[in-house]
Amino acid sequence: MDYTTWRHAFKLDPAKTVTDDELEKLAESGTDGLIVGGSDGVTLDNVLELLVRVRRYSVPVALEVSTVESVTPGFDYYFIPTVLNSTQVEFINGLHHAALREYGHMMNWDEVVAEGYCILNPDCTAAKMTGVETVPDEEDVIAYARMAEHLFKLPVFYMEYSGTYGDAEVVEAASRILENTRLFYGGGITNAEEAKTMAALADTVIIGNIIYTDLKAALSTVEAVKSVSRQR
Ligand code: 1GP
Repeated sequence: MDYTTWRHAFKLDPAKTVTDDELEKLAESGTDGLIVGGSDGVTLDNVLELLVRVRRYSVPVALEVSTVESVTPGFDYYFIPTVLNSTQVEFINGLHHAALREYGHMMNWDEVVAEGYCILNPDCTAAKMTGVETVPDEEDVIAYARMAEHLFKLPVFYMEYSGTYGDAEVVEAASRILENTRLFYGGGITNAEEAKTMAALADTVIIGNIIYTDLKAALSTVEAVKSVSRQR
């Protein structure tokens, strides 16, 4: 299933543990895709281990690349974040440049999807790693959304609230801007109601942490997201 039709995705952190039984429930939950990715402790070994395990199922799998060293063939997609509100050039286009110098000649561009990240929780690991110093307000987010949609024509704008539940008004402001660029929402979803709220605003809703603390609640978000459509 093409990632442009994904409504719901689980994000699996290779540095965290899931049992085979839990993984089967996630993969066969009806979710549209699994994203393998994390900010911290991602290695080639733990990415490969998870890849082998998720490949038992037919669900599409994307690797969200956080370190070049952990990239390996075998995924359906490679999601490449560029952090639009980072203060450090390496996270905007520096690592990308280094990777393309080395591997650009052998990349399959049909599998590569650039994500324009807007990090909205300054306390999350991704914010600290990438030098996000201030929380973008609504006007900032609108400007970043326009940057993604019109200036850089990125396929995805990712509102990353990792670890905290987002402000629906701010997500809605971005949603109004984005037409061709798909809106990914991720952060702090712990139940079906929260998932539905963001599913009305975003194209794709991403569920992370709750997988590791309350699997039942995580699984309940699949049906919830699919029961609503993004409002236009
Ligand atoms: C993290 O956006 C995802 O990159 C999901 O966030 O872990 O808070 O669900 P949570």
